[in-house]
Amino acid sequence: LKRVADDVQFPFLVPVPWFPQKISDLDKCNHLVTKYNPDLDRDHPGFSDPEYRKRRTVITELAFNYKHGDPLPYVDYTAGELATWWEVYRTLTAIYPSHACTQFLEGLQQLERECGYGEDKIPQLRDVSAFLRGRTGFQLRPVAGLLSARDFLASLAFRVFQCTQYIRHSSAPMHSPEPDCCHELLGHIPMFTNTEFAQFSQEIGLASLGASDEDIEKLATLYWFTVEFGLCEQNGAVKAYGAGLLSSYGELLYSLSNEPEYRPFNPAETCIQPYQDHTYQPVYYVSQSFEDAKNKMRQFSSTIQKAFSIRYDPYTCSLEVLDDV
Ligand code: NLE
Ligand code: FE2
Repeated sequence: LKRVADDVQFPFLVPVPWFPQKISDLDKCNHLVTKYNPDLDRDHPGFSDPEYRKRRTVITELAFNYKHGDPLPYVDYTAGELATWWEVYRTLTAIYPSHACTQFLEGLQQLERECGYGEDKIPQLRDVSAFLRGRTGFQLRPVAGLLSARDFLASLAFRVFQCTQYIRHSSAPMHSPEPDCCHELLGHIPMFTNTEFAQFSQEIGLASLGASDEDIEKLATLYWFTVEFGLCEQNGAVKAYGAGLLSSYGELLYSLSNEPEYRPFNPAETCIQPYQDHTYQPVYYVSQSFEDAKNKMRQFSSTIQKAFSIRYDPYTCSLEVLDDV
């Protein structure tokens, strides 16, 4: 992480951590965090299921071998995997109307109408990626598991979202501590059909490029409490817009019950709040509106000190790095 960006030559006082400068550089952004690995972690619901572990290895391999420009791998899901999807889809869509924010509901409707979303089949990343590109210019990339925050955030700068393709274990459909295709396809993708949300996501990505480890940690924490676990007020009620909530029936109910603590979203405070990634969050941050979250996040990003500024060129999907010193 301490490599200086290959093409950045100006005399920086502190070495700038390496960052991708063109979309194909994302092939180098594949540093995984080994957490909740079904082969290593005894608490993983798939740990004692050799069949599941074998399947995970096969799907993980597809992501490891992927290079920018390849067609997105197609996964032929088994009857068991489809049964898990069916259960997750049915239970979640039953409570979305009362629990999800309107931007999410609109996105999901579009996906159901125009991109083959439904309870009977798991949408393929290839199709979803093509659909999103036509909507907001976002595209997908397969990823083997949980990425380092730096690599994950960097891809957003190029309007690329890294998606896992395996599915959670059938014994725990209502909550998974790690991302899986239910989390990506149901939690995240509907929001990516929204132009404003796409813009917001890319801005977080751009803010992360070349940032210090400390700033990456803060951005990742803010990402966690907004894009993953954010709540917002809408027409006088609190609704979920965070993907980690919208893909977990258990936590979606819990987050909008009387149990958890709510605090107003305030980046300066939120960015240092320790977070829980194994079970439900003890605290959720509520924004006055989705726009409010976006504006505050944007304001925070602009305070990150860097010795250079970055302009994204959408025609070449690459960055122009300008010396500010
Ligand atoms: N808890 C979420 C779910 O069950 O889908 C996944 C969160 C991944 C950060
Ligand atoms: Fe996520």
